[in-house]
Amino acid sequence: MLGSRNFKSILVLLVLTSTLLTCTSSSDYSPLLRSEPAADSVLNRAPRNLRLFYGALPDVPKSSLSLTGPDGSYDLRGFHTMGANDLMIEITNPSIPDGDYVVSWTAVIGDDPSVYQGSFGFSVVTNR
Ligand SMILES: [Cu+2]
Repeated sequence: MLGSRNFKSILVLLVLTSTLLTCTSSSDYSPLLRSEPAADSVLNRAPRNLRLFYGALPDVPKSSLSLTGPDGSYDLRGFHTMGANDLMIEITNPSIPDGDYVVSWTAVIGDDPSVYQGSFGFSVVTNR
């Protein structure tokens, strides 16, 4: 049987845990505004590039993009910004297969030193 002291410390733990969970879920803010391909889009041809748009100019050396899909991780090259608050990269193999893809990004945006990260999916269905 639990003593009342133990019970109190469990209660404190529960309150702390739920506070932490609340704090975590309130930081769902993402600086990503839109992307090409768009999140959750279904494309009828394979994209050549990934381009992500943010609220301010990303710091390219402190940012990164990756692409995973049916064959695992895909090679990307030429990571840069077009100067339009964007990050852009070329998909090295222009004939990626049909399937579901996930773009994962890490970005430092404008004067904000925070490192933001997120991911979104898109699908390619060419019937080729
Ligand atoms: Cu470009």
